[in-house]
Amino acid sequence: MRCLNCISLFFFLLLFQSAYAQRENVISEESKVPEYQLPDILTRFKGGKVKSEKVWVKKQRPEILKLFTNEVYGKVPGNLDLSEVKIWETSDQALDGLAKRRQLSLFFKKDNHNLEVNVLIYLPQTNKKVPVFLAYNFTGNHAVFNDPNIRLTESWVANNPSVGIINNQVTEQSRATASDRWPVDEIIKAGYGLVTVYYGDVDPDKNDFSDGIHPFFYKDNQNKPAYDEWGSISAWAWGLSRVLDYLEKDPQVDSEKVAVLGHSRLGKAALWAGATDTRFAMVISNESGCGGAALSRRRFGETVQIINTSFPHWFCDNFLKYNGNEDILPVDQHMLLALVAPRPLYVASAEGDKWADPRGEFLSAKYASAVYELLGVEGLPVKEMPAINQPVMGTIGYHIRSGKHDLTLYDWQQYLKFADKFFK
Ligand code: GTR
Repeated sequence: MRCLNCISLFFFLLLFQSAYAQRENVISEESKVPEYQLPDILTRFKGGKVKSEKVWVKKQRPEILKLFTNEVYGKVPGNLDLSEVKIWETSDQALDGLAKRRQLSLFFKKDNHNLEVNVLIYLPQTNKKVPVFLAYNFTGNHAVFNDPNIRLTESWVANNPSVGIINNQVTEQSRATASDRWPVDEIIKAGYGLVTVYYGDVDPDKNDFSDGIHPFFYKDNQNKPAYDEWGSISAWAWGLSRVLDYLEKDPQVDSEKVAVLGHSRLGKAALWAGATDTRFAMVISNESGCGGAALSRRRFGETVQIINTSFPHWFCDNFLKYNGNEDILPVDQHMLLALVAPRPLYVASAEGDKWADPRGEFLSAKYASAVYELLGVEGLPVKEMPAINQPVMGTIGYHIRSGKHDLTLYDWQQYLKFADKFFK
C-alpha cells in the first residue's frame, strides 16, 4: 500500500514537472519569437499563384478548408437534421417591455441517442425581422442576464462553487453570474437580437467522447472519433449551424444577417463555424488565441503542444502531429480567417491576454486581407498594429483593448458599430 502511494507520488511529481517545464518555455516576449515562414495564402499547394476570384472560390478555398478539416478540427462524420422544436415560453414583457423573450429547445434524435439544445432569444420590440448575434455562453443561459424567467440548465456544467455550480449542476445562485459579458439592454436598444446557447448542451467540455453529439455517429465498436474526425470545437461549430437552421425558419429573425460571435475557446468555435458555413453573414472572434485567430507558427503564449495537452478533446487527433512542429503545418490561422472572406470579420485582442498572442491575432487578420482584396473588398484598413483602444474597421475589423482576457462592454460596443456598418 505504502509502495503504491510512493509510485503515485512519483508519477504525480513527474507530471507536475513536465507541465511546469512546458509553462517555463512559454514565449512571452516578442524578441523570443522564432523565425518562421507562413504558407502564402495566394500560392496554390501544387504551385502557381491564385490570381482570380474564380480560382480562389473553386480551388484554393476548398483545398484550405479541407486541410483545416482533416488536420486541425476534424470532419463531421454525417448529417443530422433537427428532429423537433419545443417552444417553452414567449413573453413580450422582457426587459421591462423593451424586448421579447423566447425560450425553446432543439431536439436531435438518432437511434437511441437524444440531445436537447436550449436556446434563449431576446429580440427588440418590432414585428420586422431583425439581425441577431448568435453566441454560445459558458455556463448556461440563466447566467447571461438577470431575469428570473430564464430556465436553469439541467446539463452538466464544470464545477465552480463561486457561481453556485456544485456536483456539475447549476443552482439558483448561478443566475446572472456572467451578466457582465452580456449587455442585453445595449444590444436590444441598438436594434439587434441576441440568441444564446450553453455550449455544453452540444458537447460537454471534457475529454470524454461518450456524451454530447459525438456518439450519434459512431460505427459499431467505435467509442471515440477517428483521427480525422471532429473534436469538440468542430462539434460546437456544428451546433451553431444547427441553431442557424432553426433561425432560418424564425419569422422574426433576419437569417441573412446573423453574426456568429464567440469568446476564447468559443471564439475558436465561432471562427470554424464561419469557415464551414457561409450562411453566417459576419464572424466575430473575441480573444480566440491558439487554434483560433492567432498564428500557430509564432509559438507565442499558448502553443499547439500546450493546447493539445491541456485540452486533448478540442481538435482532431491528426493535430497532435504538429506538437512542437508547427512549421510542418500545411496551413496557419491567417488561412482560417481568409475562409470567411469576403464576409465581414472582426478579430479582437486584449492587452493583458498575452496567452492568446494579440500580435499573432493581428498579423493573422493582416495576412488574411490579401484574400479580401482579391475578392474586391478592403481587408484590414491598416498595416501596423493599432494602439490600445483604437479600433480599426475595414471589412476586417480589429482592436486590442486594455484589460484582461474577457468579453466586455467595450468589445460589444465595437461589434455593434461594426454590425451597423454592414447590417443597417
Ligand atoms: C484557456 C485556453 C485558451 C482559451 C481559454 C478559454 O485555458 O488555454 O485556449 O480557449 O482557455 O476558453 O477560456
